[in-house]
Amino acid sequence: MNAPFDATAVLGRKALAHPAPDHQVAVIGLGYIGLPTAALLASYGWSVCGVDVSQRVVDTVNAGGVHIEERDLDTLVQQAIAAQTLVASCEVPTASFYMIAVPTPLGTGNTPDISFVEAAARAIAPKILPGACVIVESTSPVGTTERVAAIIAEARPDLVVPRDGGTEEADIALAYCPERVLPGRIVNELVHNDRVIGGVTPACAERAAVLYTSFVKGDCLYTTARVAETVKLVENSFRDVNIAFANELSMIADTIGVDVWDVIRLANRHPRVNILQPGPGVGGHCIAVDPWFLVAGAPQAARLVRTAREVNDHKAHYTEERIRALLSAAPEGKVALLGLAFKPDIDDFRESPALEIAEALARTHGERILVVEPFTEDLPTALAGTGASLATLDAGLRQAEIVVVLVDHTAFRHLSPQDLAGKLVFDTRGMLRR
Ligand code: SAJ
Repeated sequence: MNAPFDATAVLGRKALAHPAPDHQVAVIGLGYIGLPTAALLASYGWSVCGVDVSQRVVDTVNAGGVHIEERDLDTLVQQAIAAQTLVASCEVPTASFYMIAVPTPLGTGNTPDISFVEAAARAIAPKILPGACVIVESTSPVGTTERVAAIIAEARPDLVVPRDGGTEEADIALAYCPERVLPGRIVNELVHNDRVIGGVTPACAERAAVLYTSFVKGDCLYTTARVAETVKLVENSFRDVNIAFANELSMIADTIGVDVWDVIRLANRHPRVNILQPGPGVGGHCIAVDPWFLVAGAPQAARLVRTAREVNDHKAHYTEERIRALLSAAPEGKVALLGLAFKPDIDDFRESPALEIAEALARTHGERILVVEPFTEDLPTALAGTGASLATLDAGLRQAEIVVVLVDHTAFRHLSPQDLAGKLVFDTRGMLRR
């Protein structure tokens, strides 16, 4: 850690009657972001309590284990637990920093569901002491940090809670600091990426910065909570729109009969063109979800963002239909679907278009579906009982007449034209071209 923080100095207050315990961080939510952040903070000298509603997760972490697959995470957690700088609990402790890293799923009608963030705020409220700082990291619709402030203010009338644009001296600090790490590179990017720190007031941003500057080697950039909330949604919408362009191109190319991979490769030789790669759709808990939060905030204005979401969702249905056409072309044959994860070399199947496609096909063609997915030992529950089966790459290739690349896992990249000779091949990722 850089230096022990002085909450009084940062908040510009006189001495606090009951200062929150120094150096203690409570990370609420031990998922893909919370657990790596908790373990990393512990490795930087903070005393960290990771809080989760799942007793199973708490027990696993306290035993030095991890419940998610992420590069370097197991060692980090093991070391922090052994050093007793990290402990997990179902109870929220009193701490100097509270970091909320809980899920914010899509509710009905593609509207954001922030009930887990609200529940975290309610759990923190009774424990919080003057001088403490609450940071929201969960991807959230604009205005969520203010909602957290309102919840704490209601539960704790004894505290002066900061308000957007407020000038009064507050008892606690509140900030929004979006995570922006790439699954598969989380631990590295937590340290090296630039961070946007959005304070409800400037003093709040300064206070939150005490935590981030202790471990972030990138730049820490200060702004308001509302801007920071918007920045996060914009980043992922930018990527979604650009992937939608690539996916739409792939469908245009199919229609007019040109090779999309050639088109993109050659167009990208223009100095100001950088087209992303088409695939079977967009997955993961971020890019396929967050743009809807932006749309929900400005439904009339967010036309391109909404259309991009629709194009990327449609790409999965389009891919499914193309595979169905192959199944009709080889009516006795089996199809080997290569990959289920939402992107290469990851065991994460959340919002995965590959899984969605496999599930739809399995419902109608059960026994003809062979799934090849090196990142799982069991057939996902979505496919259980459909007649579809999990196969190794060798077995899948031996048995299938049709081969579809849904995910370009490294384990598939050695495939050569000879391995696929005589088969109907559909490569949604352009993997076999590389
Ligand atoms: N994809 C394509 N074509 C491409 C690139 C990606 O089809 O050219 C697909 C992937 O296969 C996958 C989906 O998009 O299905 C999303 O993958 P990704 O690697 O683009 O992003 P995520 O979801 O793993 O992580 C994103 C990152 N955001 C941006 O790059 C703007 C990450 O930095 C965020 O922290 C993360 O979302 C998040 O948590 O919000």
